[in-house]
Amino acid sequence: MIVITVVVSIVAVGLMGVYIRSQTSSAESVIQIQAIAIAQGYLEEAVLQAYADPDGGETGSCEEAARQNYDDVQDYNCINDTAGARDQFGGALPGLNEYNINVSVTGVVLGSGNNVAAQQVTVTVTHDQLPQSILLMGYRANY
Ligand SMILES: [Ca+2]
Ligand SMILES: [Ca+2]
Repeated sequence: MIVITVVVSIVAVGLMGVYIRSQTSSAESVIQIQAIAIAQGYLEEAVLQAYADPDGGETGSCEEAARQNYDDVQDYNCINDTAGARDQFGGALPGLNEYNINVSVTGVVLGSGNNVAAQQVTVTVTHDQLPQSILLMGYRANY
């Protein structure tokens, strides 16, 4: 009977350790999941835009004065939101003010024989409590 009790207490201590660890890492994983969702949102918004400015005069970066006027994927190269996540109109998203989002857009050539021009979009999301930054990458081909 004593042997059984000792085994049960060892198991209980082991489970408490797992429980305590999962409590501290669950806050971290919520931040991580939110960071991934934010990165996906920015990436999707960027790659769904036109390849170059529809009004002409593409500069390889942003020609527009404000985020709500972005009309081509290369405009997103100007995004560096250091005071929280923003929506497509540039409005702050409540509760997401501790995230930092940087978007980098670079011209690349894809395909065998390097025959498709594309813009590579890299979204990097950081948060003070996140040990690693979240990085998502996508492409907008010139079709
Ligand atoms: Ca533009
Ligand atoms: Ca542009």
